[in-house]
Amino acid sequence: MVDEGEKKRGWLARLRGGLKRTSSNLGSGIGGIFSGRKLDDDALEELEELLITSDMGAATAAELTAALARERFGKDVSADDVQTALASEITKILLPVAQPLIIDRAAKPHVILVAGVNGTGKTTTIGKLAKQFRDDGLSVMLVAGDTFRAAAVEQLKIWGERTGVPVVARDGQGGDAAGLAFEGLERARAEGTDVLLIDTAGRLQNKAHLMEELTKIDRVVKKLDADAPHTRLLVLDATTGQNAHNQVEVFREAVAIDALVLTKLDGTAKGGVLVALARRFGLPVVSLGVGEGVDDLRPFEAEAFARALMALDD
Ligand SMILES: Nc1nc2c(ncn2[C@@H]2O[C@H](COP(=O)(O)OP(=O)(O)OP(=O)(O)O)[C@@H](O)[C@H]2O)c(=O)[nH]1
Ligand SMILES: [Mg+2]
Repeated sequence: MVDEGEKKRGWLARLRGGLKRTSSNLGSGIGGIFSGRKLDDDALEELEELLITSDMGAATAAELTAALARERFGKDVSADDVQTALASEITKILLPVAQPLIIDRAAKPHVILVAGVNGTGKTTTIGKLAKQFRDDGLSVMLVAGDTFRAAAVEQLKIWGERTGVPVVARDGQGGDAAGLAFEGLERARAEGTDVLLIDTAGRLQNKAHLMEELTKIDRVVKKLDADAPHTRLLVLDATTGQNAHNQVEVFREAVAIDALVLTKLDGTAKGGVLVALARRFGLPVVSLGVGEGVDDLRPFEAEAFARALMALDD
């Protein structure tokens, strides 16, 4: 039996490992700027530039350095002081968006529509979420709504087998995704399933028909349950950095995105994008992907993330 404390330390180590490329850039950069130096205008400017390189965005970088200047301007500061002060400011930005995905157990099913650009990690995230829900004792069903790509159904079925959950799918390509989602919801309702996760095709921003398909799925499930989808989840790939902003805007025009998942935080130097997204959109960030494995999806904890980003120990 792994106790909770051990599990938590395990996940923090993983998060820190995942964010290493971002945090070591920031950590060594801050170390370079603040060695035996007062917090003056030059130091603040260098710091602001450094923060921008982690994809935090110009506005966030300016806000963070301004906050630091308010408290420490003209004083001697160590790198550790700066990292600690920034981590605390970043925590303040992140706290309001660090919200777990709460399943409405009375909905039967709580419908989660999963959207996102091609390759961001939608299908993988669905597999990981299915595992978490099963571990929480919930029954789960998946809908292979990516009827575009031949291998997509197979990929979801593998996740279904791995996590022991049924997958509603049709053979062959080019089927009607909204029709399949409707069928999945009918079946989940009949079986009293707790959670229905709907996979969708990788949306291309310039393909209006793909956006229409997403809107159609969103509309069609309402015929059976006016509250569905209960959660419209947008999956973003952290390695795309600032592009993620554009994706949020485009998808929001198609459906009312309720929450975000940020994937591939392992091995990117652009982990700061999460701070920029939080500040700009204020959408809940329910989970973080820190690897390809089934257990590599973790709840988002503001302070742990901010400290890991700043290369600080817990
Ligand atoms: N390193 C890492 N890889 C990930 C993560 N999440 C997903 N991946 C990988 O990213 C690739 C694409 O993931 P998919 O789940 O197929 O992405 P998708 O959004 O469903 O892609 P399409 O169906 O083509 O739109 C796969 O190789 C995954 O293993 C993550 O958090 N970290
Ligand atoms: Mg997919």
